[in-house]
Amino acid sequence: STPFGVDLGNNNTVIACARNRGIDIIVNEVSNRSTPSLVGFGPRSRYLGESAKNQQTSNIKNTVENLKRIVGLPHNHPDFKIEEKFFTVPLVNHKADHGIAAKVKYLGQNKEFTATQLLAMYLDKIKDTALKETKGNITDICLSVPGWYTEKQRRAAADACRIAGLNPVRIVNEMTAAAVGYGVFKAADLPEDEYKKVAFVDVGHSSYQVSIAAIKRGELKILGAAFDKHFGGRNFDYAIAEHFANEFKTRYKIDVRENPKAYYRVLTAAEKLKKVLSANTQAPFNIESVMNDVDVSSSLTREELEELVEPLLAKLPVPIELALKEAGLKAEDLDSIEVIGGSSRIPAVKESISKVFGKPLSFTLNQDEAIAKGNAYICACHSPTVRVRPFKFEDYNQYTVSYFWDKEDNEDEDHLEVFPKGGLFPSTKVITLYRKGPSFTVEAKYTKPKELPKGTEHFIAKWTIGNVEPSANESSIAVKLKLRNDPSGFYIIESAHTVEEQLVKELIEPTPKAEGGEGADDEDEVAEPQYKEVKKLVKKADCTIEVVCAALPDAQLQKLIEEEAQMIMEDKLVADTEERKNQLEEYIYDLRGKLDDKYKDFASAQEVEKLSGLLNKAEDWLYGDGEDSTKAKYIAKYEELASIGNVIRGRFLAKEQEKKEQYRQKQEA
Ligand code: ATP
Ligand code: K
Ligand code: MG
Repeated sequence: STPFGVDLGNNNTVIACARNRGIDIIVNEVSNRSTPSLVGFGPRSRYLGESAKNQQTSNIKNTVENLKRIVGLPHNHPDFKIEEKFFTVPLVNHKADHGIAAKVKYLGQNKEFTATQLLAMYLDKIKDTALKETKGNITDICLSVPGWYTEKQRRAAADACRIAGLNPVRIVNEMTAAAVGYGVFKAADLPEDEYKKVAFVDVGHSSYQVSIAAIKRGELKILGAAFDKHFGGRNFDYAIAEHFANEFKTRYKIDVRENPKAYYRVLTAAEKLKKVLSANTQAPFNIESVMNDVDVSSSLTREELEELVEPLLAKLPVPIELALKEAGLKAEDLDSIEVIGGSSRIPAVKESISKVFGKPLSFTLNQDEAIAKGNAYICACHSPTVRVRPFKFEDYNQYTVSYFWDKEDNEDEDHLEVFPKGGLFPSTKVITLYRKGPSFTVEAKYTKPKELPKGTEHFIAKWTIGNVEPSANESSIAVKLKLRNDPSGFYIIESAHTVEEQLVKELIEPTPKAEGGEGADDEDEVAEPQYKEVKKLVKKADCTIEVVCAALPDAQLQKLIEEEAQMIMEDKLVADTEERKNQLEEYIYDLRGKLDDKYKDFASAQEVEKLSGLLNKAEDWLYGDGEDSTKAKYIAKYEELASIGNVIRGRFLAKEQEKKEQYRQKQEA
């Protein structure tokens, strides 16, 4: 499989593949280097990515944005209320999985799709783009997620990959992917023997993240990471939209907030204006017939914008200070501050960040593509077939996790804090529990509520460990559990087995003879090896492990895979039908033109009359009854015309061939 890296942005997604001994950004069907992160629904098919964007204005009620904001969130999560405002479709509580679902009209019916399903639809489209562009085989994916994602959100993202027919080789923190990209692609500038301290800052569309890394050639560790998960370009857009909504209320006596489509158009214009103000000090704001046939016209200066977003800018120092504190560093210890993300193009954002660090910022990374490239590189590292320069990286564990067990009579503890906040991962810890058997349970939980985003469930996973059989005459047995914070950040029990004491033979190391002297040479006699018997813990048996975690149970996953495949088939049928219809239309015009021109001498008057009649009839049908027909009917019509057209074409081609032959003979003569 071609290594595939995806930076799922809330606004737009960038994809990269490892190929031709490098990492390439993959362009989409309209040659864009990023794709709108949108899923739309229509009466006959879905609209994914660019096509969703194209008809978003006319279909806001069925176009879903902010995919990554609702994935893995329970419906009763406090973020629900915040996110709801950013959606133009109604969000509902999905009865079966208690997550958030979007309510849309699809194929003429009301439908509810879970956030995981919606993300899967989008990833499927992204996969398709990569497949077409690389003509490759795309199954393995490294997908990045915000560093504040919890286990549940990461599991949901991984499930979405699987529903889309992708194998999530690794879920990576966005900032870590960018840092790895920096470490790999800037390797020549990095010291070999000491760590450079680099801050990575990403100001995106919906969130703002800061990570501090220690990097040297071939290696990095993340020392601290902090976030504002409600800060990004979309907050700026809303601030601008609200400003104009107020202005239009007094100036034009219209309230665009009452009309979702009007408000959406104001928001879109606000984003455009915001971008213009990044390069200019003043920008116009015009929308024709925004509502009630009113044209609105206004403008904003950069200074006015900065005043509007003052409360937002005031939030910028918090994550920087926190990340530095976690890393145990001061701003002056940093060698470089690397900034990425679309909203870091806003001059006031740049200035504020630079001020907090008290240093100039650096833009050596591609602001839009660094994360995707890092992901593709990481995916390549996991590939058995693609060879890349090895790069070792360790990430920062964001939330403290403990493992709990049911205490037995003689035990003092019922849990252990295994993965504290600030530890590096991937990481493994082996613990031993003495158990009576035949089975027992272990549970992983977040144990420091203060570190967690509000509303996060503490439960992570629960395992039932079976095949625990004490040896004869013993009341309990030692069970060794391999606990792991795995490369994707998941908290797992990787393996479990029982151990028992056994007498084993052990080699007695011969006591070394006195060093040196010529005597060392004349050791002609090798001593017989000597053994002693010692008591040792040796593996008795593997335990069975059953787990309940936030990942979708197999049966449900399978069902969703099938549903997605079905929707793909429907989309494909609609696309094929459209293609056949266009082909028929083109053929009618093409053949009619040629009958008048190239084919004139190759068809009898009678034939021309008959064929012209058929072409006219087919055209009438196409714009009448056949406007909305089936793939089979378009093909049949095409073939009916082609059966006559091809006879004439055959005569024409035979004559052309004859002319060519004559010309060649003349040349040779
Ligand atoms: P997130 O990282 O939050 O999931 P994302 O990765 O999709 O979202 P980016 O692509 O980093 O976000 O940035 C998109 C945001 O950047 C949008 O809000 C967009 O309006 C804003 N943006 C892009 N260019 C400019 C510019 N020149 N001036 C101001 N803002 C800009
Ligand atoms: K992006
Ligand atoms: Mg981003």
